[in-house]
Amino acid sequence: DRQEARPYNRQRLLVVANRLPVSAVRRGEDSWSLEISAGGLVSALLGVKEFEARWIGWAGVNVPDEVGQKALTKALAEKRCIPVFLDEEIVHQYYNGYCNNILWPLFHYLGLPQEDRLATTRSFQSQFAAYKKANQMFADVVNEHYEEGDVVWCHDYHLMFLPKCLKEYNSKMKVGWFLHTPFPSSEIHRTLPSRSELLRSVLAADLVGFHTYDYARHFVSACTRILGLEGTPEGVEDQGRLTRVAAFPIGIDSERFIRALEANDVIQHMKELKERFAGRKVMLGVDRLDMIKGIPQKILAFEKFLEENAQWRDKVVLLQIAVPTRTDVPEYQKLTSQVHEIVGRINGRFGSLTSVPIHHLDRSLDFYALCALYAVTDVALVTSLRDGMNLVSYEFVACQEAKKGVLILSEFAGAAQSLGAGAILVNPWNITEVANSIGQALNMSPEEREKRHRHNFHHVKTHTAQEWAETFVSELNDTVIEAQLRISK
Ligand code: ADQ
Repeated sequence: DRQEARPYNRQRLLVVANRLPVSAVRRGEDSWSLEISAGGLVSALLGVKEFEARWIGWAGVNVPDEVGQKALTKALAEKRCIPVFLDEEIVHQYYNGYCNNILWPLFHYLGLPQEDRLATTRSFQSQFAAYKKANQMFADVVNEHYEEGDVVWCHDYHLMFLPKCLKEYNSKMKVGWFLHTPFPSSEIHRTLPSRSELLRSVLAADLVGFHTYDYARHFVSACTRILGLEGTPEGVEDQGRLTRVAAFPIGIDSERFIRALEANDVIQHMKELKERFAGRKVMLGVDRLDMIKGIPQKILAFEKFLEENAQWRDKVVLLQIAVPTRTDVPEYQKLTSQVHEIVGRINGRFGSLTSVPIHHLDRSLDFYALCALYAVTDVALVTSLRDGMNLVSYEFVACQEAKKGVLILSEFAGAAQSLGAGAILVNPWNITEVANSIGQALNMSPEEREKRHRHNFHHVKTHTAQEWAETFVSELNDTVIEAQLRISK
């Protein structure tokens, strides 16, 4: 039994991610107020009782002065968080530049920005230099706080250079790296000027994890084709040293959503929503406002549906909640205006004096309001052009025990592999297909809705975020033990 064989008790887990799970607001020279943001990763790790988790990351604010840095470090320590201080220039080059303008679009098959196609362009080189510098700064902080026996879990495309920096400090450190986005086909990855250096740095980790087998396979192919290394069923081998590569599909804290539906706040919100949209079917989209989420495609498909199904025009409403992110990146500003323009046009075309077909909100909703919305929805629309997993689809399913609504899900979301049997899968680029799926969902019989929901609900309840985190970390421990055994043989 793995559980019993484990030779430690409450092992320390250092979770390293670009952003700490807190938002920090400066109240005075040496005072800060902090709020924990309950994202997926936070609730995943809060549920893990077996490890004592510490967070290492950037607090999302520029703190140029020592007094402020000291005060923030102290305040964060109470939340088990350790800050990495990045100045504005680094954030601009590393975070807005290399991470969000180069790696993010590339990993989602949107290609490299035109002006950066050549490795020789100054912006590419300086952004990559800043990326490496930022990763080294994360490594310095990890190294300072590392104690023998700790497990270090690095997260996401922001920190691909980190495993190498950490192993340079201490080759015995247990290092895992998990990617939350897709890993693209090796043919896409090979267009990246720094392709080899990044792969090699990731390979310094003991365990490399992805949401799906496809992403893991793409990564292994990139290592074999670009670096000429050997791919094995276990991972990637380089001169006798194995980096284990595997799929660890994430989940959500489903009980948190299910429980929330009994809270008075949620019940009150649900009552208001039902009154507001009485007599109409509710369709819902919840996304970060990002090009990968396929929001324009979704809205255009809804327009096509209304165009072809006049009988539904005043009987269905689409609520699109899109929280703005990365507002400093010009591409994201363009997307916001594009979405506003399409919504305005469609509402002008199909709206009346008293109602409009699309309600589009550019903001984030609090947890209770979000749960209420999920629960009153008849059809959820997830049309990501690419998406590592997509947790919105999981959250929707968790809140649908009473209603048994329909999930329309992009086949390009990692979630299509787990919720595909219960959802209607679509190619979001095919507007006609998505429009038809809206009709299919709205007309679906209660028996079929029940059958599809059962499948998905079971999956969401049994594949939780907590289990995901536990599996990754215990696999990391096992991988290191196996490697030591191999060496001592
Ligand atoms: P994201 O791209 O952010 O995550 P997703 O997995 O859907 O995508 O998670 C979004 C989270 O933000 C959900 O918990 C959702 O409730 C919340 N959210 C989104 N819009 C909101 C709004 N308007 N108001 C309130 N909350 C909102 C990345 C990858 C995904 C991968 C996750 C986890 O891009 O593919 O599934 O990490 O690994």
